[in-house]
Amino acid sequence: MKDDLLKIKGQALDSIAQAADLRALEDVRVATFGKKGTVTALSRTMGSLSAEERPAMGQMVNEVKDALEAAFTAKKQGLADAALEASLADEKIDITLPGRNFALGSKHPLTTVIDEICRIFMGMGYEIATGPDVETDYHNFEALNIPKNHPARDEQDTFYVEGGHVLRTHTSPVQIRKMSEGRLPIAAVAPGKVFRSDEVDATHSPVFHQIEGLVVDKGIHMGHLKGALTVFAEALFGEGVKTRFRPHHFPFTEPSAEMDISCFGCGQDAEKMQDCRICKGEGWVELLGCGMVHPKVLAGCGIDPEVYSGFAFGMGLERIAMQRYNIDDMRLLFDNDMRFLKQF
Ligand code: 2NM
Repeated sequence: MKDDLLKIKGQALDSIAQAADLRALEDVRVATFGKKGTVTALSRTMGSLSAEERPAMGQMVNEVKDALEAAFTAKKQGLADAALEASLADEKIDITLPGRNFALGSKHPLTTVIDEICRIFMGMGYEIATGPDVETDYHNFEALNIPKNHPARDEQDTFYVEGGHVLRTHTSPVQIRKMSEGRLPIAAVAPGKVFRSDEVDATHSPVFHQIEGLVVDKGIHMGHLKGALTVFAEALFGEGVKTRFRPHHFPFTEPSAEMDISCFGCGQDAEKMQDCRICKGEGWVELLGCGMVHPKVLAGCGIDPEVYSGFAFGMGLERIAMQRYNIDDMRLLFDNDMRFLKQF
């Protein structure tokens, strides 16, 4: 039995020495000390020894167990150290490699125009007002003196939504809501999306953007309108730009006008004007519509038109962005083609 024990010890030590990794070592441990292991099996035969033989044999078995345990522990540490060495060498990080670049986006040209116009008006003390895209018939039409059967309500032009609501066809309902709050005076601009049932082409889109402005106070008159909008035009297009006002008609203002600015393409130079792509030889480009808020509109919002008056204006933003960035097709503003957008 003693020979068996020494043989088992020798074989186990060999196997431990040869174990190439922690898994193989664990297999050796199970084959030695596990339920069916060689040392375990030998320990079981101790019962067949005589009372005299048993103590000495027991001590030898324990010594072999201790020696093997120590060999396992040492080998296990050795393998763990080697594994760590290997992974340190393998996973070495080259901190001298250049970093990956972030792709920084840029502002959409429409956003740039909206931000710039809002800044100009904020500088003149206007606040920014917003409202819902889906509007009531009352806010989008009725309160703006656009009665039932008015051509502007035509289904051809307006997106009607379930429940008698509409997709707002201008941002004017924002001004109606503002005036109805009952806090005066008011100086506000409302930028945002508007919707009209147009076919898509180079100059039309069913979704486009507008900014409208409103000033209401005691004693506001056409001179304030002309002054404010001329200052605005100079801030947006540069000092020296000229403005002119032509009579027009809107249901919600009286009197109403359209404001043109001197052409920034040709500068009204007689020679260049001939074939100017921007003003088509006119020397002037239309910028916005405006007027004195109609007394019926003020009264409908609970403002006494005998005491208060106001001016309002509105402009499309796509055309301004297209002129500024020399874009000849409105669809480019909505296609989200990265090759186009990256230029800004
Ligand atoms: C325009 C032109 C003229 C306008 C009027 C109002 C309101 F609500 F105060 F009556 N908001 N916007 C207005 C006036 C809009 O856009 C071409």
